[in-house]
Amino acid sequence: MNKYLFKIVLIGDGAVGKTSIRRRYMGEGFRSDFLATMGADFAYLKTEIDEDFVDWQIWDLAGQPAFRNVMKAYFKGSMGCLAIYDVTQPRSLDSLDSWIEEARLHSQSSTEIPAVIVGNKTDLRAEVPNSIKTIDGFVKSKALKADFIETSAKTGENIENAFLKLARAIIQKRE
Ligand code: G3D
Ligand code: MG
Repeated sequence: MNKYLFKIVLIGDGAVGKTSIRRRYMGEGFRSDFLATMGADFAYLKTEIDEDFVDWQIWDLAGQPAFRNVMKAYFKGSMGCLAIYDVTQPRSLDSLDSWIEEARLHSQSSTEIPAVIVGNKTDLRAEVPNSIKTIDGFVKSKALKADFIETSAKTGENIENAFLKLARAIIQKRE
């Protein structure tokens, strides 16, 4: 068994469900500290994934980042991100563009950080406005090495799988 510590960041527009996804994944077993100066939440959780110990440090922005230096600190040393949009708000998918650019700019990693694109709030969607094809096109046009998954923080659908995908992507990159 290996032991990993992953600092990851949650990115995406306000109200897409970043905090809800984090809370749903973490259940009761986490510690959380609000870093008021940064407008960010920092939470910590121990898990086991694929027979490895994975300790998560999950960073969650509160509100909209006002300052560049906040973004810099937020992304510094991050090893992966969940890029979250709301499937009922196509505009929040368009925004992922600039969010991913921020991550690229500030992560100070020489290579791209692994990302999983998360379409949240599937419970609210009657039909499929953003087909997998659309996401595929988005990912390819940005030359991203990103996986894609749809979730509902409300029902819990795929929440664990989103983190699982990200953990595997991070581990794969290290190897
Ligand atoms: P944010 O952290 O990205 O800003 P939040 O988003 O987690 O605060 O969620 C914003 C609102 O969306 C919240 O509603 C929350 O309950 C709701 N929400 C988050 N995920 C889902 C989901 O999967 N399904 C549904 N139906 N709602 C979701 P309120 O009303 O509390 O502001
Ligand atoms: Mg939030």
